[in-house]
Amino acid sequence: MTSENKTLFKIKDIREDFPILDQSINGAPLIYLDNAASTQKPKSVINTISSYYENDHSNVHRGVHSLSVRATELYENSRNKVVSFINATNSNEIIFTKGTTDSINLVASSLTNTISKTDEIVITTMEHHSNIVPWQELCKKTGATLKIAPIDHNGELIIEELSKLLNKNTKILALTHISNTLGTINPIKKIIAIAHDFEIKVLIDGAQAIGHQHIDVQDLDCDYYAFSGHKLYGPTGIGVLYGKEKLLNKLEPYQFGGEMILKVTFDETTYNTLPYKFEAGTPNIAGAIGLGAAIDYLETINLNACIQQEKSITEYALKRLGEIPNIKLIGNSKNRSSIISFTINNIHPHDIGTILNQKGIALRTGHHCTMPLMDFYKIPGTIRASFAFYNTKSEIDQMINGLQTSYEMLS
Ligand code: 7TS
Repeated sequence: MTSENKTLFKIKDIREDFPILDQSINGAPLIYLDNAASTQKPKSVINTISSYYENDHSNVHRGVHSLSVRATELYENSRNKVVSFINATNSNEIIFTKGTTDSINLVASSLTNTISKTDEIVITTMEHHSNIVPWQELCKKTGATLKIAPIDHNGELIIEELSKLLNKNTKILALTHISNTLGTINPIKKIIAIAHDFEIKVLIDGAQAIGHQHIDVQDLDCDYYAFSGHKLYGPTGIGVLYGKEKLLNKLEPYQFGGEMILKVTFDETTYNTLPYKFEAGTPNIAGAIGLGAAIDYLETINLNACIQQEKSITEYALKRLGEIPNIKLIGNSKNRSSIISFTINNIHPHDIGTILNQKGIALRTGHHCTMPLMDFYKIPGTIRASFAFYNTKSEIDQMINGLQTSYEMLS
């Protein structure tokens, strides 16, 4: 941690920004270690949304009246905040969606008319269902083939094998930036460059990377980048699809009506320009404004400091987890994020999750919407702890105590 970050980052002050953390669950202080499922919201996000509804709400892009103009300004300001947060070229490249799943479905559905029987789509073994099923459906509709790039037992992609799957028939490579189950950080910049050698477009599922890494879509040179607001300390029901302007201009919309329309007659309809072409119907205005507030918050407290705090918590947790008898890490990538999955003996993950919940500790157990990955490891599920910058070493100690008790009770 640099000295600059040390002075910027006082964990006690930071925790006070998140009112939800200050409560008891089953008589014990809440320890929230399920940040990969959803992050908590700072007061500034909650207040921004409430103030929007109290003072500024109206529909956007609709009226000449002052409230509509104000709501539109707030909504479009948030889009501009996303532009600079991920270093997009301009606001035409930022489509507001419901979330990562919606963003991936948008691309997969909109590509339907451009995919044929001889085409191939490549994903990886470690994808979340949201980055598997939209492509499966696209293949079903078009007769294209879905290919799966393998991983090794540490949970790292085997890049040579992935490269062998790419050829002139591959239309899109869709992969996750960070695995929500293994915590693996994929070397996406390198993979994108390999795919581009074959002129293959690359979609990155950024659900677990946003807010935990600096994202620079121009530096990565990805064609599409999808993420959710709720994993970035913002509200649910809002997300982003970044796409290169040239590609989004060529892509057909797949939902129709509302702001995506330019002109309608009963004979013919013309569509609006970017980004509105993909925002059919009244959008989630408050959600977008809340997302903008979450970006402001992260910039105020300093994303570098957050990243450092998560790194140090993760290293500490990995060290202490080694003390639990018969623990097996699922995912042992060299380059990893603040997500740790494990199993203990043959104890069912849900049983451990239930005991931990009795002690106020929230973590996720199960397949984490990565069933094919569970099949690869031949396990029904894992226990998963996922950290955010507001977590502390003392919370990790509590988790370790809880795991030790669970082990003694269940072995
Ligand atoms: N992709 C990845 C890598 C994810 O981790 C998730 C959500 C999604 C896509 C879908 O995001 P959504 O906002 O559209 O739902 N992951 C998890 C998780 O790991 N536990 O709960 C949700």
